[in-house]
Amino acid sequence: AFDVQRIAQASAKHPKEASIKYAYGTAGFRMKADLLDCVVFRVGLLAALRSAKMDGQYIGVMITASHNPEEDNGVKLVDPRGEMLQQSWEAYATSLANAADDAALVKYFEDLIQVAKVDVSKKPKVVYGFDTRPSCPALVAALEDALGACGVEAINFGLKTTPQLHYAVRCLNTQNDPMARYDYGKLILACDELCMLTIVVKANIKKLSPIHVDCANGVGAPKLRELAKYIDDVLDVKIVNDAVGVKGKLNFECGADYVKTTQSLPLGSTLQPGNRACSYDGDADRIVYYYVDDESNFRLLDGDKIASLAAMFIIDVVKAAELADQIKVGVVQTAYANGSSTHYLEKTLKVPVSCVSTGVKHLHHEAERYDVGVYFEANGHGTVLFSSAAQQAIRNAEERTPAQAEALAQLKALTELINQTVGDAMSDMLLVEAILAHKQWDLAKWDAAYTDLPNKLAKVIVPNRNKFKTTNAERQLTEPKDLQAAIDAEVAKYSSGRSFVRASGTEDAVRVYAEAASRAECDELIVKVVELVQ
Ligand code: 16G
Ligand code: ZN
Repeated sequence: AFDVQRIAQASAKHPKEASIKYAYGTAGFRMKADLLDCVVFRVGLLAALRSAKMDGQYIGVMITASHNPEEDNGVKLVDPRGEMLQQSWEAYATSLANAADDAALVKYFEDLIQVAKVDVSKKPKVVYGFDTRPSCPALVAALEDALGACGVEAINFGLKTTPQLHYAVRCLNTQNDPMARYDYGKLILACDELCMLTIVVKANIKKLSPIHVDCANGVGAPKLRELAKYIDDVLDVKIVNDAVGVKGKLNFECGADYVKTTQSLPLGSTLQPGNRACSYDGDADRIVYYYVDDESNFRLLDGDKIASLAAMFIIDVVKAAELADQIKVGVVQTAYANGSSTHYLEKTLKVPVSCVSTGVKHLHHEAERYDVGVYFEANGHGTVLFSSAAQQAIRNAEERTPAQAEALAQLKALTELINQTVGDAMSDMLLVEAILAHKQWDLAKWDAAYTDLPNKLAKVIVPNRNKFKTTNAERQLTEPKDLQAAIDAEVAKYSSGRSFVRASGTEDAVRVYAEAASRAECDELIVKVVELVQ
């Protein structure tokens, strides 16, 4: 049972900022770090309740603000299977964070035990991690105050990438060693296996040229450095932007989000034509690839390209394993997916493609509907899910020919290599590298599968973004009235034109996306749509 008096006492040290209205959004709570002390404390209380509700299984708490500037921070909860917090609890998080004072907080806490039917006899368990931000230690202390006041059995998992924390939560609840994967034992094994298999098929397999990894001066740098030691037989890694803890460096003009939105090289990169490169974001759950072509043009290989590569490869291996009847591959995208990628997936690879609303939880949920669900946001956040039926089919398949046996071994290796709890830059990188090594492809060869339509993203500040309501996986507006019809009329003037408008879930702004057959048309179209929105 919870001692509410103890909770109230602890809360007194973490008073609410009176003027702020907090909201648990797509990425949890995220804002300027100096406003977060009370929020993190209260998230600790919610984590305790959530764990008790889930029969005392481990709940994860991650303190990070991903690709946001250094002065921001954030906090989010991870459910027992390593997934994002269940949606109905997001509203509880918001209410708890906004309780006016200690008395209101305790009252809401007690009400929540009733409303959510929390079994208070269960001993709550929480595992928490944090990124490299200077504000993390103080926020961790606030979290620990809450966990202490709730009598939680807590594990401090230390400096971690977001996907490492997600994976640890799942492992703890399935009684595996949480460090098993991130000792890299398992990870290396699978990677080796896949690469070794490649060697078996092609005796003359060559190590690819080094991969230059921009770690956004974040937690990915030390974590990748550890990993790189184990895999140098198969992959050479060159880390750039590893100035962890140097003031002002985190995510500054570098990292996956910067590279994707500006479609240009990160600060500190000296890429030559033919070099291979990728960028992680500040908490290493996103990755995008890029290179400079022979004409010195920057070429981006984003989440859509990664999804297409992964789907192409997995479909081939499933076929070679003679499991195509039992294992159907599907791909999940959002409205931001480049039209060319959707066309390639549907028409060339002939895989079903679903489109869902922005935010990992939506993609993850939809991907679970497939035997193998490949999901990626264009921004580079994504992974591949193998259903338990698919994993069973792979395990139980009879090996009839050497080629089929090899394909089965590859599929098994893939299920191990991929972090199936959430998008993971390191694990996704190994997936891509394994496929490229297997195929002996450079980035231009991968890029050649299809050509992205020129596209652009704009941010518009409006008086009230909540007036923008969407339907059809955010691809159409229902409100403000008549705006969608006006957008459609503009879009119709451009070849392969597409544009949509949605309210951001993380910023007080409206986002406008446009794509069209040529750069000039795209640039013109987005200006027109932005004018309509203003
Ligand atoms: C969050 C989401 C990301 C999404 C982005 C959209 C998670 C873990 N992260 O960062 O998937 O692409 O928000 O931001 O779900 P927006 O609503 O501001 O466009
Ligand atoms: Zn991130």
